[in-house]
Amino acid sequence: MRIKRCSANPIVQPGGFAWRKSNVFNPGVVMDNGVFYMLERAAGGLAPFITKIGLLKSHDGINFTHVKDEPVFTSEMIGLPYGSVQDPRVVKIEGLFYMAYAVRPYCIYARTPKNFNIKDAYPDWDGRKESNLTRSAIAVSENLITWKHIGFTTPPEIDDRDNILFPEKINGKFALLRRPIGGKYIGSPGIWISYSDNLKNWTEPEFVAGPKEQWEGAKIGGSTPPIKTDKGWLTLYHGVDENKVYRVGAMLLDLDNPANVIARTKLYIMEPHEDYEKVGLFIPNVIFPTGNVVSDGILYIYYGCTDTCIAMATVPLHEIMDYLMLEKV
Ligand code: BMA
Repeated sequence: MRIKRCSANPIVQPGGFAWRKSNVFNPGVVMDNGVFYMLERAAGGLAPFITKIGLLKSHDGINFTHVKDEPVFTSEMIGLPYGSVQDPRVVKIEGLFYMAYAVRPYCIYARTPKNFNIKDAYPDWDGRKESNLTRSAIAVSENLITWKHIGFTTPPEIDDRDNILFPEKINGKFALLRRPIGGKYIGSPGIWISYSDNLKNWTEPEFVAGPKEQWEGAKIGGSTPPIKTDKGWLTLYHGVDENKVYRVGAMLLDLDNPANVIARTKLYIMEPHEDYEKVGLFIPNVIFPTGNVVSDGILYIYYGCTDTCIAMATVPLHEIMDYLMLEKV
């Protein structure tokens, strides 16, 4: 199997508008009527690192242009004026676009300057780490431009990100991959699944998969919205090792009961290799897929690099499926 990086990488870079001046990364991508739409996570500066979501489109999956000069989604829109919205994963279900994303109520990140006065900047925050955990939520849109908040998928007392909706209902219910940490979720962080009738009330998470190999030893999390194949749901996931290197693996989940893992790559299928994947403005050695599209039998994989720019790679769908079928669990 050969996953080919696009020769135009990084295909989307920061710049142009003030709100995306320093970083663009971890994009959701969805195809509609033959057009690729990308929801980029973007920051205007490193400190504080406030991220918003912009919308771009492309006819070839490589050259993207902005649909709007302004972000289409921000944390202000859900009543969190000091927050950051992160890592959108987008699917279309029964004619509507759904975005599952992570959100942090107050922007405190690694590069926040030492003299940054939290009390002045965020007067309504008690300053406790526990009241600023990363949660996840879902928004819905008819046109990818105007988004309506549906609700949070996770409670405030746990860190739960990498929330990803399946692109269709399973046994009549919406299905969501997630990565709860804290509370009763002990052990190495992994991938879990919940179901819902209305996208607001979710079933207790059921375990899907945890770290196994050294390259994913610290934690794993879902990456891209599952793609339906005749053999199962194909989904990419990320694995983080003890040195905080982010790599990519693939899984095949049972069509009727996706908590059953049918196949899983023992070895990673992508790792940071190019300069733009190894060095950036924020964190080194990170490739973080969040979007994928199948067009003419080719799987397009969209991924953030070092939380700084966006790259793309392709592989024929049958090649990755043949490879995975050799790795049945
Ligand atoms: C993860 C997520 C991603 C980010 C990655 C590397 O935990 O928060 O948004 O790209 O770390 O910093």
